[in-house]
Amino acid sequence: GRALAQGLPVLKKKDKYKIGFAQTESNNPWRLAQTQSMRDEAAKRGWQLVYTDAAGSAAKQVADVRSMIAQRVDVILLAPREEKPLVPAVMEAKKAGIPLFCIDRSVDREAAKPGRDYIAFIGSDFVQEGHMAAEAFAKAVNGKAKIIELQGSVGASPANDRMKGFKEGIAKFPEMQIVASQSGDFARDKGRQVFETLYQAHPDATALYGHNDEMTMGAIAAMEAAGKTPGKDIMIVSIDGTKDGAQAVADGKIAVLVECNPHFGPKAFDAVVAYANGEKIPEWVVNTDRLFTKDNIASYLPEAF
Ligand code: GYE
Repeated sequence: GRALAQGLPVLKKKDKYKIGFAQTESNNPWRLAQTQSMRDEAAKRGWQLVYTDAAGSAAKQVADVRSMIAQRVDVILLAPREEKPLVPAVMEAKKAGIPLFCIDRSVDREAAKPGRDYIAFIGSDFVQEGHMAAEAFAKAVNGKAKIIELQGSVGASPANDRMKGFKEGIAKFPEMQIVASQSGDFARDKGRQVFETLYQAHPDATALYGHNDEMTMGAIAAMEAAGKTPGKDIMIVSIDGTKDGAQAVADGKIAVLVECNPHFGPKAFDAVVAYANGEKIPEWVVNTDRLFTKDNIASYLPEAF
């Protein structure tokens, strides 16, 4: 069949699979929602889920994948923390004959290719998220802003691509500039600390672009502590759609919110079944993300995670 011809591992048809999910960390609502979605889907289908949490360490995540290979799971779902360090884990799974899907983040595309070295990448188009964020935000600030950017974890595909997409998106607006850009590691408290430092160095900043809601919420705390009003003194664009993020849109603190949906369970498990059935899996199963502003946030709030 097709899988064999391409040198990808074959997955036997079974009623129930033993499926590994290698999570990257669990210190934020996005990760918790993603893990819950995997657990719910496994429970629904009666599949065994082998769950590991790399606790924010790419090295531990490589070890986690190795232990899944040693346990001979049927399939591995990997949410790779960083693009480069997880490449060896992907290649080892291939060598061991275990089909692997990259979930939500991808690995370095030059070194390990979906459709060749692993089955598929299932996740959002982060460059597109950056474009959407930039375009909608340009409207919200009338094409004029001095922006502080809080990047996600260094070396993570959503951090690299959200940076690229946003930069491309604001290029059309000569009066929109990024005055400072630094990683807040996708974490709330780090976001608060980094924003505080950057804002002290750039008190003329008028805007924040946060690569995720957790960092944005940290930055909002820092703004309020500095006596500034988010949504007035500092305009904000963020990504994810957590409960706190969505509420901040409703409260007028965040002007533009781009969705990034963490509920991967149904999609990922469906892809596994389709692969076992010999169906053609696209190399990239793209999640489409919605755009939220004050005008449409009310209908989203109940499903925020
Ligand atoms: O935006 C962030 C999470 O990889 C798409 O990682 C994901 C990102 C998400 O920790 O909140």
